[in-house]
Amino acid sequence: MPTYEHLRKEDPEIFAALTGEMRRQQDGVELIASENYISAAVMETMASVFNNKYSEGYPGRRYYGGQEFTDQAETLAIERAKTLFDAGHANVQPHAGAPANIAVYFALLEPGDTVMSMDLSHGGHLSHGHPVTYMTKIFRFVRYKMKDPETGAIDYDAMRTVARQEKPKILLAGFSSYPRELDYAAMKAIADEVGAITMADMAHIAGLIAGKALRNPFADGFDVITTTTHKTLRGPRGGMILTRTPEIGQKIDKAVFPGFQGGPIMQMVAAKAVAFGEALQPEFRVYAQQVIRNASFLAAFLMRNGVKLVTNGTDNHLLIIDCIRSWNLSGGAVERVLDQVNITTNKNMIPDDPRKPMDPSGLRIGAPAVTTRGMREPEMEILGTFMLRAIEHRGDPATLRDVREEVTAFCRKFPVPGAQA
Ligand code: DSN
Repeated sequence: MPTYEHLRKEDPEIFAALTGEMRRQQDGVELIASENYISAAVMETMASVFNNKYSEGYPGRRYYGGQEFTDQAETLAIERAKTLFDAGHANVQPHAGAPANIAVYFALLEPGDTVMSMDLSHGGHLSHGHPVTYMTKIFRFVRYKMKDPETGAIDYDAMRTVARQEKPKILLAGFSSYPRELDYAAMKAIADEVGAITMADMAHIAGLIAGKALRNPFADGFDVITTTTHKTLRGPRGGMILTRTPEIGQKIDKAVFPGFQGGPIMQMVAAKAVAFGEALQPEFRVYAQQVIRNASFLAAFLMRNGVKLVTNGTDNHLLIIDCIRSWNLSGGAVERVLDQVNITTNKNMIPDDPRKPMDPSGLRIGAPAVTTRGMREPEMEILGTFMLRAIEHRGDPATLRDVREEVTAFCRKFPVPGAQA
């Protein structure tokens, strides 16, 4: 792990911010479903001299000299990603998930073409065509939804009807707050019927797919997969695009560079290779399965204690609490109570939420980070109990202080990699 001795001397203000963040991570419970902890090896690679190198182009086809080691690192990242996800082609240069999705739109669509994706309040993502994003000025986005938020079942009949009417060029499977599995085979059949390309944004569940705990959309014939690399996949902050079709791969490579991005961030590309190497190890499968077991155990514990969950449970790493129906509190109010006891979560929309996105009805929680820390089912029960106590005694500062102290003592038994200065 870095010792930060130079930073401590050269920039005490940033050193203070960094050590504050280390303490926050070590003394708190991270339940944000999209967050995780990287290993020491990934962290070392991120903080390395690969940062100093410009590498526009792809391995063997660069616009600058001096690329023998960047080529080596990027090729390893590509080959490991292909093995991990059973893909024929990988582009590991997208800076993040939204740029990966945008690059796919630019690669495969003409202005005015239609994408069909999941409604944001039903679990979709901003970069799947939310009206506030610039992509909606260029492409048309139409929506599909759950037919029953009590189970999470998607209305595939309605999806087919809308697809026949709207003729999407891309049918997009993917989500950032949907606790169930999608039926990729059903979506592929609908896409084939209307001549659409199938795209899965597996950012949230990439590590669970890599760890063979959830189904790989390629197994059902999907054309393109996008992902971030820092959520359940436990790598550096970044994005990636995979395909099994060589022509699509060529278009995607051109769209990422030079179409949309400039030079790749080579320390992140190298760190992706390290993380993919870790995800190829047998222990990662154990991790992926434990994430799902922890989420499902916590869901069952909360429901037994009267908490109302959207879809009444989970098949993956996350749960959405309906805070209005559970406590007559907004998601934001519950997020703030839990913040006071060092439990970090995020407010979230529920399906067709009548409230505003900055103060929605739900709260999203997820198990990837606590599982990396080594927590298992008994710890999920302890965490659930902390949460319920804090919410029940939200008006009582003394109890909140007690809970925070207990949470801190509990967290110190589970070290966060890299959070000790
Ligand atoms: N910010 C990520 C999430 O929390 O789901 C996705 O953008």
